[in-house]
Amino acid sequence: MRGYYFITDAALSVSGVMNDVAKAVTAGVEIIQYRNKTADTRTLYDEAGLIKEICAGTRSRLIINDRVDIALAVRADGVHIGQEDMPYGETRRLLGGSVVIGVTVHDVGEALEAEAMGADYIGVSPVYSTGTKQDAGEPCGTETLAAIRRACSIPVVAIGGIDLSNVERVIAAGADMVCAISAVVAKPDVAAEILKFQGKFGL
Ligand code: TZP
Ligand code: MG
Repeated sequence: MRGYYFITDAALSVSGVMNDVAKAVTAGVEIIQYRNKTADTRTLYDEAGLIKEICAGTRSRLIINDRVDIALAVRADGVHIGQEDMPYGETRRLLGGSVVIGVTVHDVGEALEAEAMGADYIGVSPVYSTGTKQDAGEPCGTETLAAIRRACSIPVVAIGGIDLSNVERVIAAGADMVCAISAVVAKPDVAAEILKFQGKFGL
């Protein structure tokens, strides 16, 4: 896992979620996370299925945020859970061993716990302050990110307030992947913005 990690955001998108996803897949991103905090279950199911079709036959893998049931229903490649979501053990039991499970962590203790449980990657959140997720909590900064990097050997995804002005510091702190939502989907040319982030990884 390396490079830019794409997350959908219908509220911030200027081109529409499906257009954004198509652009991200064309740009070659490894992970497409479908995140939608407001839609009803049928809409989640339908949209996740559409994204699964867009990803089919490409290198992009579909990860569903929060909803283990939607991930199961559309046979997604993975699910991303936070500290308030379905517990890791139940999520693994329901999805099986081959599905990717990412876990959001805020400090070294949570990161070590997620790794010990068997998480495939951790999402360190929020690195910087962000207006995109109101309840993201206090920024942990690149020092905590670096400490988590040193403590864990699974891939580390950094998220929260990341843009082209600070992404080099985030990569230097050890992030394998970075997610930047507003810095990408709120721009008219999503593919061009993604490629700028990929370039920071030498991709
Ligand atoms: N989880 C932690 S921070 C965040 C999420 C979904 C939002 C990140 O958005 P932005 O616009 O890249 O700060
Ligand atoms: Mg969650």
